[in-house]
Amino acid sequence: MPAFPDRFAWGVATAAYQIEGAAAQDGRGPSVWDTFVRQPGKIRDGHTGDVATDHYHRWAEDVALMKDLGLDAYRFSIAWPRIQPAGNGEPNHAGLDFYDRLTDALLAAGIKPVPTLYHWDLPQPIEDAGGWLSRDTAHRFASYAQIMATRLSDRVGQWITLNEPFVVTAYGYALGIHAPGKSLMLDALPTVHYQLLGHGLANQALRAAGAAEVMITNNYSPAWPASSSAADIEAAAAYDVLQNRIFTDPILLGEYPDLSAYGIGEAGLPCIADGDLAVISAPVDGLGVNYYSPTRLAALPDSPLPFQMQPIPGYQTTAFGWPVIPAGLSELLGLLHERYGDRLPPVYITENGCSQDDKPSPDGTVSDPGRIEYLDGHLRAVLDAIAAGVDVRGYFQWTLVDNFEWSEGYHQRFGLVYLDLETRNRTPKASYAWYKNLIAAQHAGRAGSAAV
Ligand code: IFM
Repeated sequence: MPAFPDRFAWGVATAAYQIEGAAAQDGRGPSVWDTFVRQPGKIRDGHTGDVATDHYHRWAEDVALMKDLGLDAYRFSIAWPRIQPAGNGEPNHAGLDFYDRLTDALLAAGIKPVPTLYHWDLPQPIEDAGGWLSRDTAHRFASYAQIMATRLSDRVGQWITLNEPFVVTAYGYALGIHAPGKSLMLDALPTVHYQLLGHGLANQALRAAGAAEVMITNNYSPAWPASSSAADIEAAAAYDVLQNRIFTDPILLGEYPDLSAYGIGEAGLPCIADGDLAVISAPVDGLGVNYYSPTRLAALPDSPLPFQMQPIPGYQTTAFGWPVIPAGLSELLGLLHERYGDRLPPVYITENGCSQDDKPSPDGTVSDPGRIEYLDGHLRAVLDAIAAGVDVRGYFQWTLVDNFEWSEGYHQRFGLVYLDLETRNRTPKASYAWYKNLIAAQHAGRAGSAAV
């Protein structure tokens, strides 16, 4: 692998509900996911995150794995319901203490902690009060952000507000396949604005409490028309607005993209109040980019969502059935660079990885050549984008240990480390050794390193 820039951060990413378990321990309150997983038929085989990877108890083991990998940085999320079980008010000290211990252990291991404040586990009492359909949730989110930065900003510099707000709106509120399971279709659009407002208010609160850098993480996917017909090109453009622009234009450009494909006129979403866009568009220090694959779109006339997704033929697929297209990542980074120009802050790939049907062989080792090929290809795509002038500063592989993959339960294994679902024991896969060697070689090649 050719050399990445000297200060490039090598990391892995996780999320609280997917790894922590201990769902009812030390004062943690229920989140929308605790509620959702108990609804029959929502999660494959009725799996839950009650135990997950048991990271809440095994965090020291996980930090040791990360230290052994030689990581520069670790992106994890903080469980809001551990901090404010009722969704507001005084923090739960046991919750704060957990992230305090984790932060100290990471720093002692030479790993920079990069917390995400919200990776989908909304406290259930907030959902009961309207969730992301309510403006008040944005303000509650800012209060929670302030609590966290007050506690950790002496040791944590880089903060991420939201993870993939597109998924919350689309899967959680429009289609009902994620928590809180609402199927509101276009009536879910206020959740776009209130999440963005939550980001903006949290940006202010984090900085006021001492945070040095604030970012947001979005998931992006190049929108490929299924054909060269005008209708399919229009369908792809409509999808592009929803996945790639609606959560980015307001932050980087201070305005919403054209939403006419969704019946929204020039006056914009009725829930936008004076001054909101100024809050939302306050500067950020980085943009988190999650990439898994492009999306192929065909027109779908007479439907509130004017597109239908189609499989992309001609590529290998992951266990999830997602096509493996590394060039889509360089295309995406180029698109962001072109679209936002000087307003694009430094970019961090905050998630990228693949699920594979990994199984231990009789000798106990886990061979996952498909994952190695996937990561190798996507890292080379990042290098292509850097060579083309995109300022990419880090890469967080998704994910350290196989974990709870939302509606798929434990069926999709994305980890560098195999999780035994009976014992919760961890076995590093071949990709773990590959990533470790890659990081060591990149570190050794840095200007001023002993090996040069
Ligand atoms: O596991 C998820 C993660 O929580 C958000 N981004 C995509 C990953 C893989 O589906």
